[in-house]
Amino acid sequence: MYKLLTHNDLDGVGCGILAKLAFGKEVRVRYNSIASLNREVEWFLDNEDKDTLLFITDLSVNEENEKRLETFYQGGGKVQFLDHHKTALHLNEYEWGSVTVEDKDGKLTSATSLFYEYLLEHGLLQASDTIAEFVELIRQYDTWEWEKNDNQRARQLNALFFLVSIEEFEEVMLERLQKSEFFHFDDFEKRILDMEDDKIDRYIRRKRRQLVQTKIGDYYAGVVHAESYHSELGNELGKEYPHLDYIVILNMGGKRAGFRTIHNHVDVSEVAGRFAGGGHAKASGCSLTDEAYKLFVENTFPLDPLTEDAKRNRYNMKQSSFGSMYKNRSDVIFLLYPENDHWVIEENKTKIDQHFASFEEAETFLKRNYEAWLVRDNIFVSYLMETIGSIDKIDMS
Ligand SMILES: [Mn+2]
Repeated sequence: MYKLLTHNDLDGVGCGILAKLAFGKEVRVRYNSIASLNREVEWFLDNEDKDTLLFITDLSVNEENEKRLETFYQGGGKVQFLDHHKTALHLNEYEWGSVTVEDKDGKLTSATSLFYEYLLEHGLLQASDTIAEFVELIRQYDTWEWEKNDNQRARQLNALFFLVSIEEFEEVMLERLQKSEFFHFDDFEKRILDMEDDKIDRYIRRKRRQLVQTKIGDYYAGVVHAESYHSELGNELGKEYPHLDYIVILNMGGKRAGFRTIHNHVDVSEVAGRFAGGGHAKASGCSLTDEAYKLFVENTFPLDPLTEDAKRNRYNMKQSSFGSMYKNRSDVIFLLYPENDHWVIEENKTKIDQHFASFEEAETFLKRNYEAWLVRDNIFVSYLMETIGSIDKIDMS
């Protein structure tokens, strides 16, 4: 017999599906949250079932279970731990532990990709193109590589996972992986995925107008309240406001904060670590401790949201050599333009002291310090008319 304890996200359930493909009725699979895994491991160890091979994938065990698993293994119990989180690397010291963050070609791994390799190596599963593609989609989703590769199928597989129950997802995927020659979505799935995409777009548009900016330590953060679509939201808000180091997504019902960044200079697992949370460099989370509540909820509640840059301009464009015009909430006008080999900022027609190596650097400075936005063409054009008007007057005198 086999038993698999795994995570209840797409990567964890991917392992469950592979286990059922490999072992059929011989395996029992339990999907766990981070918190419930240790209880399940304890329960298994209390029963001392030495005939069952226990797999643990995509989640890590606490110190006590680590010791108990070792004792169980030394006493003839069968355990295989497979994970890809660097926070679990210390478990590699055990014979039953196998933690791989990157494969031999330097590609990031996921629990599903590691478990697939394991099953193939031990002759427990027959390789197939369909399964390999399914595994790769999950790997790309779980490691965020889909973003870089713009792999929409990976994103959609995860969206589908959240639209149906785990049981339904398992059932549909098991059948598809056994019977199809390639991995695909059926017509019904395509339709609901399209509807879901539209819904996410509308949701994100609304949330873009609710984001407030705050400085925490050395970093500038954007804070928004949202119950759903955290990955999509973190990603889109990060791209819309690249001057922010990271995005904080507050889920008040769940009393949690999620952290997302699109930048390489920030590791949000460290940010979450400050509040006893954790996760990956690009995505992490923590519970709303008193300190986190004060910083992210209480202090930011009175703030006004950022205003988005004008999107449909033809004249007031970013990076223009004629200058790009910004404004802030106190109606201060900023003009950003190149001069010699750098970029300068005029604040109400007076040049500020600093200059900048690139347009992006100047804009980041402007947005971090003044929360200014690119104004619409009509404001830009009337400003130019006014300026030209006053030059004419000077000429005539
Ligand atoms: Mn994973």
